[in-house]
Amino acid sequence: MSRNGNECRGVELEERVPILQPDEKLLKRLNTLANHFQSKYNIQPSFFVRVPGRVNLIGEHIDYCGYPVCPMAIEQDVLVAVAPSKGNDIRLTNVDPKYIDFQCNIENISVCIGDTNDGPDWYKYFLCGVKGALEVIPEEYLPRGILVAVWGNIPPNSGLSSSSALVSAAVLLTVHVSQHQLPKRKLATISASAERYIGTQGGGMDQAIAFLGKAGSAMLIEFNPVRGTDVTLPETAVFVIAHSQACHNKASTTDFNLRVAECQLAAQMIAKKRNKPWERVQRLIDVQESLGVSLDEMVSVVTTELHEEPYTMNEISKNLDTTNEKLKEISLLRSFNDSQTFKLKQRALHVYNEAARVIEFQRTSVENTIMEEEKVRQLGKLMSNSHASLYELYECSHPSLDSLVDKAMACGALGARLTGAGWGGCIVAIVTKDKVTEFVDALKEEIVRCGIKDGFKLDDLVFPTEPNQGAAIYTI
Ligand code: ADP
Ligand code: NG1
Ligand code: MG
Repeated sequence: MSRNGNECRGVELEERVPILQPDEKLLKRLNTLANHFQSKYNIQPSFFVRVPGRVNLIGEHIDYCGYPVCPMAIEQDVLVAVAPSKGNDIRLTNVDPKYIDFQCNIENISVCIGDTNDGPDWYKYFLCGVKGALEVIPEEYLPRGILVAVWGNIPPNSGLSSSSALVSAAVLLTVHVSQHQLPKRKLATISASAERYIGTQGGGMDQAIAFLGKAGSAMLIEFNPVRGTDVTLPETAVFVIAHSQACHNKASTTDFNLRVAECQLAAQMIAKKRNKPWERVQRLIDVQESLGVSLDEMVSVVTTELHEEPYTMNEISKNLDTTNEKLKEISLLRSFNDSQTFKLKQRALHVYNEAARVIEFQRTSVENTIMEEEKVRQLGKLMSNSHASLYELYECSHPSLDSLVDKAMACGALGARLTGAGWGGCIVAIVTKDKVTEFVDALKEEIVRCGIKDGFKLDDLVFPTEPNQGAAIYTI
């Protein structure tokens, strides 16, 4: 079993990605995409895949620590038209002209990540998915050339998981074009590993909900092995997404991986202090399991064992009885220089408290004895506490996100928090059904008052959302 998270067992009996006929609304979009495909390649696509984005309701920055999270798939998606070709090339085109066409030999895929301010070129996310799929497809099924046209409407670099929709779509279509069959959970696991080729060491939440998402319910996603349990949300609750107009590409900085590294080091330092074999500990859940204590008790352990001041690499190495060089060999520290410091206590406190909030969120959602209105209030409180922790302890918010959370609360939300990795992007707010229209109008008014940046449209900045179905394959 991998220490990294997402193996799945008993796959033979498992649910597969459905092959569906599109409804009228989707058919219209697929026809536009098919026309673009035809204009580039002079043939019709053989099939389409649709993979949704997601909004994470609660459980931020804890998937890579091994803890359950609670996202739902959203309406916005990545659509891809596909046809096999006789050549050996993957050819990519995008309906959105800002994403340039690309072509390469399928036997020579290079994701090679360079440092750019805007993050990797779009097609590299796609290539990650193809590469990940090719690694698991048996030799006799391996595809030859593939012609592809992409069209997505998930706001990119905004915490709604446009990257994973694209990577997961590439995995799914490569497997399908090969006439190979894999269950949803396996595809989710492959996609999570594949996306790490882009450079970010994510935990697998985005790819899991992309495949396991269901219309009508959010989902508790657990890891190792990856699995999902429906979370029925209160009937009177509506979740509204709002964009802060600050974008952040996760692969363009080391912020995300630094948090992953800090969590790993915090886990190892606690293990060492409690006389456990720290080399075997990768995630904060591992050290909790090895100590055999509750999440609340882990909060006390962190408070006792770790200090507030940022740790230097030298201090960590000394405490672990190792050297910086050895530590770099076996951890995620390779990309950091020796002067990097690490806030171990703050990050670990966020993770254990956030993991407890996820359990509380799920428990409250399905609880029958609480009045509906009170339920929504309690869920809202958990979401607001999550944001406060992400702001203060995890330091992954952004002034525009904080001010949008404040605006949402002032407009009547019962709770609001940043969603996704942060450092920009979107918030998700919870409101009661009877107040949604009023809330959306008031928040839009506030946003207009503060100014809309170039490239954003008011109607795309605030929108209610509901749980959507996960990935599917379409023919028309
Ligand atoms: P997110 O929070 O949306 O997942 P990331 O920082 O992880 O943001 O990565 C988003 C990247 O995914 C974009 O910068 C772009 O390269 C790629 N991407 C997203 N949507 C599309 C699309 N519709 N077409 C092509 N590439 C896309
Ligand atoms: P975003 O940045 O929203 O795509 C990332 C990670 C998730 C999770 C969240 C924080 C990837 C692909 N996604 O999501 O696994 O760690 O941040 O909760 O790395
Ligand atoms: Mg992403």
